[in-house]
Formats: sequence, C-alpha cells, structure tokens
Amino acid sequence: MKLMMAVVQDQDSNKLLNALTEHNFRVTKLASSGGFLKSGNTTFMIGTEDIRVEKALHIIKENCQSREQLVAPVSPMGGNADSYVPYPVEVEVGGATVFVLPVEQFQQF
Ligand code: 2BA
Repeated sequence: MKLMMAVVQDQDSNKLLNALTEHNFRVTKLASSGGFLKSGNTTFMIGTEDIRVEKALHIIKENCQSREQLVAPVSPMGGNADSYVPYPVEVEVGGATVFVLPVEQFQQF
C-alpha cells in the first residue's frame, strides 16, 4: 500500500476531489499553505494499493494545471534595501507536487 500526498492549487481541488472519488479512490482533503507564497493550497492524502498509484497520478495530472502567480514585494523594513524588488514578481506554480510514500501498516477501528 502507498500513501500519496498531493499539493495542488485551491482552484483545482474540487475538480480533482470529484475525479478521484468517481474512480473509487479514498481521499482526505486538507487545507494547507505554501511556505514560499504563504498563500492557501490544498493537500490530498490518498491511501491506495500499489497497482493504483499510476491511475491516481494520471487523474491528478489531468485535473491540475500550472498557473502564473504574483508574489507581492515585502518591504525591507530596515533590512538590506539593495536586494529589494519594489514590484510584484510572477512565479509559475506547478499543477501538482506529489509524494508517494510506502505504508507500513494500515488499520481502521
Ligand atoms: P509554495 O511554497 O508557496 O511555492 C509556490 C511556487 O513558488 C512554487 O511552485 C515554485 O514555483 C515557487 N518557489 C517555491 N520556493 C521557491 C524558492 N525558494 N525560490 C524560487 N521560487 C520558489 P511549485 O514548485 O509548483 O510548488 C507548489 C506548492 O507545492 C508549494 O507552494 C508548496 O506548498 C508545495 N511544495 C512544493 N515542493 C515541495 C516540497 N519539496 N516539500 C513540501 N511541499 C512542497
């Protein structure tokens, strides 16, 4: 068994949740935030059999798109003004960041 953890953008989360449950994946959806942008994203925990990992990856890829997002500048506030960029910078946020972990034990009570 594997535990998949997929970090996706909030805009894609409902579509992805519906697609995963339609294909009988069991899913837990968590509200999360990215350390870099410090804005909200969504993390899915998906526990599944090894042979279904590729199918889940395919569904995630199909339902999550990458987008440009603006990073607002942070005032230096007494820090080093040389590296301060006074205008918003665009970064490309990926469709999904997925970790696939082995599960040692799975119990339900
Ligand atoms: P954030 O940490 O808010 O990062 C959002 C986007 O900002 C990233 O998109 C990347 O394009 C950029 N970025 C992040 N750190 C950067 C840095 N040090 N310098 C320059 N640009 C940087 P993605 O790579 O697609 O990541 C989207 C979200 O997935 C991340 O949001 C974070 O929540 C999660 N994530 C990505 N890699 C991770 C990792 N290795 N471990 C845990 N979470 C991760």
